[in-house]
Amino acid sequence: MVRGKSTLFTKALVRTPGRSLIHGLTSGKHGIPDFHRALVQHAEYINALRECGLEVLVLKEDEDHPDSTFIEDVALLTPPLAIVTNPGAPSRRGETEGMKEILAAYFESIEEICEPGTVEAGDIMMVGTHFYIGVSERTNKAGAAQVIGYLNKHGLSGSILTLEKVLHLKTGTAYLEHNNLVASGEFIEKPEFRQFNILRIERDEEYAANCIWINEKVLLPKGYPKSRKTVEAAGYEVIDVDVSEFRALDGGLSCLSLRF
Ligand code: CIR
Repeated sequence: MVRGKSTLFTKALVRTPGRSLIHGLTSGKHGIPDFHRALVQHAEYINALRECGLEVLVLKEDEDHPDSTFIEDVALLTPPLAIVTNPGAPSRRGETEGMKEILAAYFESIEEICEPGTVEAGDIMMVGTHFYIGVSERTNKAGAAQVIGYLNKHGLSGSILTLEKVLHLKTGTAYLEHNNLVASGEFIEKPEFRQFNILRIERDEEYAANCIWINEKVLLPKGYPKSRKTVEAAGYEVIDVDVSEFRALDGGLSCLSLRF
């Protein structure tokens, strides 16, 4: 569904964290997640998605894959097609198993990234019909080229950005529609983003750059008051969600769902 130029979402796909979550990949900067607290936070996250009007489809935990709750990385969903990725992190490869079958209920066209390409969709940001793809430690140029090929086949476009410091592109930037781009660190001055109205996230609140626009509301991590003010001043209703246990694994709000 499209309102003005913005795609309104109707559904979200999430995966319940498993007990193995505590063994997820991490830079180790933010401690070890508490599994029970993570479960509570995940349930609150689902409530926030519902508050934005989404029907939430909940997949059961996958204990074999500690990072599988970060479901955003295993597929790119666009109105005309879904692309199942090939995660760059070897421990995350098996997370894509079964995704094609799940997505087949909602998408007519499903493509897949294959070797030597690697892609984690946290590196892909949708801006209308254009998709920015960050080449990172997880997403390589061959994978990005495959994504662009699939997008082009369906009348969409893509371009590549090189990331310097962040794990994924959307770790540091988020498009909030209406030409508003939340940006932290390396993205504030990025020449490729010059045309956007930059909503600047201060260095001490960088984690808040991973926020999500859903049907004119913005989900923001709890505890970042300056960022909240910035987003509210741009005219959005903000819903804050505590995702501290997922932050411990370098994951944020966007990583926890696939919106479509
Ligand atoms: C990982 O390192 O892959 C996970 N611990 C966190 C993934 C976060 N996903 C994202 O930023 N899209």
